[in-house]
Amino acid sequence: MSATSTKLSLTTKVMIGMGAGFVLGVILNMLQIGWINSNIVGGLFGMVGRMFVNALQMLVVPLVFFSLICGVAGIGDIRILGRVGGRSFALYLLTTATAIAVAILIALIVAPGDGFTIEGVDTSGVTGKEAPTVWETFAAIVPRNPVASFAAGEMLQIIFYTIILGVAALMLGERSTKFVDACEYMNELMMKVVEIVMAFAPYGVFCLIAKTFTEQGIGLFLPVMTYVLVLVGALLLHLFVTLMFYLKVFSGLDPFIFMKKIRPAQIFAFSTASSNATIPVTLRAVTERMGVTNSVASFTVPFGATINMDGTAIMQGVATVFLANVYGIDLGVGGYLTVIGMAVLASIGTAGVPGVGMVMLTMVLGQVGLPIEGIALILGVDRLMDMIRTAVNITGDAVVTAIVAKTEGQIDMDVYRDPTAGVVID
Ligand code: DAS
Repeated sequence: MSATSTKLSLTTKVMIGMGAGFVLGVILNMLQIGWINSNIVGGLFGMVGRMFVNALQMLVVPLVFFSLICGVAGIGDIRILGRVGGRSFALYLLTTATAIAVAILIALIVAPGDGFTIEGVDTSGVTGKEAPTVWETFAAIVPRNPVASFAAGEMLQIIFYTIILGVAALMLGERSTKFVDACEYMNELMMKVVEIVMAFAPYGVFCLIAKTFTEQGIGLFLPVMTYVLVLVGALLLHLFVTLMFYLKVFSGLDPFIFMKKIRPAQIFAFSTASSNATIPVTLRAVTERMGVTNSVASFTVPFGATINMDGTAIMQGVATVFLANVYGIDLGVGGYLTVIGMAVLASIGTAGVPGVGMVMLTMVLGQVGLPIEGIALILGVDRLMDMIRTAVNITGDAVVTAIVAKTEGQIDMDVYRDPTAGVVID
């Protein structure tokens, strides 16, 4: 066998890391060996897992900045930039609204939470977060202090400021050549840093998964099993049916090729439960494996990681129906339309980081008058649910990226069809 064929692909190693982490986690959760669970798992595995997620997040701001400057300079024409921005924004809203509407419909039919008794469940200590108004959300996009926004990793503000900078560079024409060349070099440099970080992926993913399942086990799922089954069902329906339907209808691209090529990014999103941390992998998956130009991907991927959260919206829809049933409250059509509007708005204003869905859920529940403390019932299973919905979130980002690229003629179809194209984590 040739050297390359005996060398396991990085994706395979990451999958092995995930599997080993899951098995070890479930065993340690059952054995409950105090010293091991606290020092080895909580200590060592927790440290390695946190370092890996930090390393991914460390890449995001410089990578988004340099790739977006190159992307804007590469598009060259401000009108195309406007079309890419407008189309991706409209498609992100469409996929998120579809996601939550279908999720609520499924949940209303299955009715999770009916007959659920909450006696003895400690629901104290869950506090809500005020929902921003539409105007506040959009006003906040313009950064008062770009340096502070870069330092804080505020993605919407970073994207806005970088686009303005890129457009200004376009307006300076030839005089921007050196600046754009430097950004192109920095973008390539950042992609090399991505490769270095990816080399540690199998170990980082193993530790993240082992820690999650050592702490959670699988017993937590039994009391809220109907909620978990309806949520996972709605997530998988959106992933394999709704998103693939939109991909085929709006771009004509082959969904089977797409799902194979986006898999590395889905694995990272699942392992890290962070759309933002997965940006470097999503970017490489759509450019090097699918042939999307950096001009489109450098905008639509970080933009989507920030404002587009189909999986999260699905969770909010199912959780709202579950809690309305638990507390015996009938929200009515108006109530569910409010939930849909709130979930779409909340997803625009929040970054793709672990657990942000639960924060957004408090906004949605508060808006429709459901007891926010009910979140305590589903908090226990939320880490695993977050991992699955984050994989759905980045898939939605990549689908819209592919649609916009195809409709703008910014995708190399030879690369898209080439099964060996691109080295993301393979
Ligand atoms: N973890 C979030 C993300 O990164 C999703 C969520 O919390 O619902 O997209």
